[in-house]
Amino acid sequence: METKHDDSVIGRARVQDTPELEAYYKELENLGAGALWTVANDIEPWEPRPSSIPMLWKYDDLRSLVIKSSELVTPEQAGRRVVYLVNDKRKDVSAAVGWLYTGIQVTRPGESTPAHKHKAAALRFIMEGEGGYTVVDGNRITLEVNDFVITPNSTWHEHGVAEDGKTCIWQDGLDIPLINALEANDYAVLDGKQELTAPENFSPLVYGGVGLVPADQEWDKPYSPLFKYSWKKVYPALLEAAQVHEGSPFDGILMQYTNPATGGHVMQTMGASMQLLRAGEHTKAHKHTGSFVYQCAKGKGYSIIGGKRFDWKERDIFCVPSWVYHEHVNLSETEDACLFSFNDLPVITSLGLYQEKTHPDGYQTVE
Ligand code: 1HN
Repeated sequence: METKHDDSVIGRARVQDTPELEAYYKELENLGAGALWTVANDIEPWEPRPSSIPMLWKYDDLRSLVIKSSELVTPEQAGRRVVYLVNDKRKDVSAAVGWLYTGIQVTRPGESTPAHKHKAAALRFIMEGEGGYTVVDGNRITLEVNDFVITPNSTWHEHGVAEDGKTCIWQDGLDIPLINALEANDYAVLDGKQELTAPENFSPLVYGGVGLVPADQEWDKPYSPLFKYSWKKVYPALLEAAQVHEGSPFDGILMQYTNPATGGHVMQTMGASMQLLRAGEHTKAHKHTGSFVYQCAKGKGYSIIGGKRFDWKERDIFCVPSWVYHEHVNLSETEDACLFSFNDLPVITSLGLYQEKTHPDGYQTVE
């Protein structure tokens, strides 16, 4: 069936203002009411309408300011010593894109953060350092560069770096703008440190096998029992897949981090992926609903997002708003490139809001 995107058609609001109508609108306004047809076309876009813009945050520009924060304030003073990345069009809700927040957190050797929990879910992607750890619901988990860890909704969490470690920097991702928009967030601080309830690295050692989950352990929580996805296992898995799998024309070898107990997303509100772009690969352009924050984990290249070119290399962070065309290019002719990303797809798909469109010309023209 043909659809028309034209505000002059029957079915769209097209009422001309008259003095009588204006007086009528005023009367409604005084009663806390309004005539739907004055706003209908605005609140019913023909297609998904992002308010965020594509943005790139260069790590070379930000790194020294992130380090500087560790000279200016302590984790105890700051609660979380983080430089957050904010979309030019989402400053009002502290979002990097859509309803997703991201920031860069620094922790020095011997430091640790206060333990706390909140209804917002969090995840982390490790950028640099040694000896970092996180404690999630009594599970202490050691962290290495390019590891991905989750802190699900309402789990107690705290982080730190061993005395003999090296300053750790990681990217935090949270659904905090979404949970605040839903007016459902909360926050609690623990008096002291969490009590450890399992041996170190219990979750990754027990649940991080090749699709193996322990037959004797019941897991009924709505998030993954695997709290850490090690780069040491993730990268070889991508290379193996790339030997035999063409991958997606839009994303190359795109692998989703999954809950090993269900095969579903790692958490209820946020999903995450690692993708590999082969040497020289230039993916085709498409757009879809869902907001995405990327970090380049390996290599260098660029993405064209909404007709604009954004060059990235290791540790750079960028975003793709909902319903904006994007395509990715690996600029190396010899090395692969890897992009970590997290998104709000669990929300989008579970509410039946996912849609996708391929670019009519295959690729975008750069503005
Ligand atoms: C949070 O709990 C952490 O635990 C980092 O490291 C960043 C940003 C907003 C709200 C909670 C953390 C956060 C956060």
